[in-house]
Amino acid sequence: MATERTLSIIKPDATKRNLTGKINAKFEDAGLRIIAQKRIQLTKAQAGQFYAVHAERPFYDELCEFMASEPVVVQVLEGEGAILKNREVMGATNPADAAPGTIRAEFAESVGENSVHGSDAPETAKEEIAFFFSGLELVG
Ligand code: DAT
Ligand code: MG
Repeated sequence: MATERTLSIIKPDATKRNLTGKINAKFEDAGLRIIAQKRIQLTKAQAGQFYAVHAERPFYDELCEFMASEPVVVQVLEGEGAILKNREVMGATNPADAAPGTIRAEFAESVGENSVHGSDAPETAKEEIAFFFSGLELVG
């Protein structure tokens, strides 16, 4: 398996509860390296652009409001099979279905406020990293 990069977001419910360090420890314990990281406040329009693929879903407006409600920490994780590995560390979208020990099982509040985002495939990882970071900010 090749070394990959994936885009991660620590979402408002988690930054609000001061969980950034605990979540980062989960990534590092799984062998994922945090090679870029910044704390930013998204506008609702920026959140909408990032989640444009979900624009037709009934929860889209609520999702964009939530993502703009508090600062988020955007980061690039690097490692062997990082995209899938991060999805495993995150756990299922709905915390009720997330495996024990995963970030969402331990920290998520609901299916909507589920603490972390992670890219789901190589093409989306590339697009999502470029959405937040310039090449100069990625120090592998
Ligand atoms: P994931 O974040 O696991 O990739 P997704 O891409 O299907 O999940 O959805 C993106 C986000 O949208 C998800 O993290 C939280 C929100 N969401 C998804 N399904 C939802 C639902 N049924 N109700 C409310 N929010 C939902
Ligand atoms: Mg997704």
